[in-house]
Amino acid sequence: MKPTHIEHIGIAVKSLDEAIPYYEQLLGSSCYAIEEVADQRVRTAFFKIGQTKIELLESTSPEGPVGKFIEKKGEGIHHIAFAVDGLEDALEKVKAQGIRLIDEQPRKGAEGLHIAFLHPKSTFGVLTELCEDKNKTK
Ligand code: CMX
Repeated sequence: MKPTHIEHIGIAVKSLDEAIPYYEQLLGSSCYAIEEVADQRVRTAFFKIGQTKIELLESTSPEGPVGKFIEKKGEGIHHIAFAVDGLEDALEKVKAQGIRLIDEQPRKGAEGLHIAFLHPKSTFGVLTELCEDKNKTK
């Protein structure tokens, strides 16, 4: 497996309304999309920085993964996402290395990407996402 780039860095925040102005100033660009991912119980806000995005994550439920994360650790970096070509193959490869998968099969994430998470307990404490944009033009 050889990821092509860091697709995004996910940052857990208590409030998008409060965090967005800070990132707009820091990055010198506007938030270009806000999207709710209902099955993950988050609202997401996106910024572009080169080929990489910053994804702010606001929980819509204290029982969701980001709600639980903030309760336990507070706001901060939540996950890192690597772009790969061939997500199914990549998952098979990491599984064969003994890495624990949260998602055995890719599922739909924000922005129409196909995504799958690797468990932080087998990735040195970093919640890791692999993702593929099947609509990208090569
Ligand atoms: N980074 C590092 N460690 C994390 C973590 C994170 N983001 N989230 C949870 N953990 C750790 C916890 O600290 C805890 O560690 P300890 O046992 O040492 O205390 C352990 O993982 C278990 O955490 P938990 O709070 O009991 O939560 P669960 O086991 O129910 O779930 C996880 C943990 C990672 C499986 C779950 O959060 C998950 O499935 N995450 C993937 C999906 C996700 O995060 N979606 C939100 C973003 C969606 C998007 O980008 O669109």
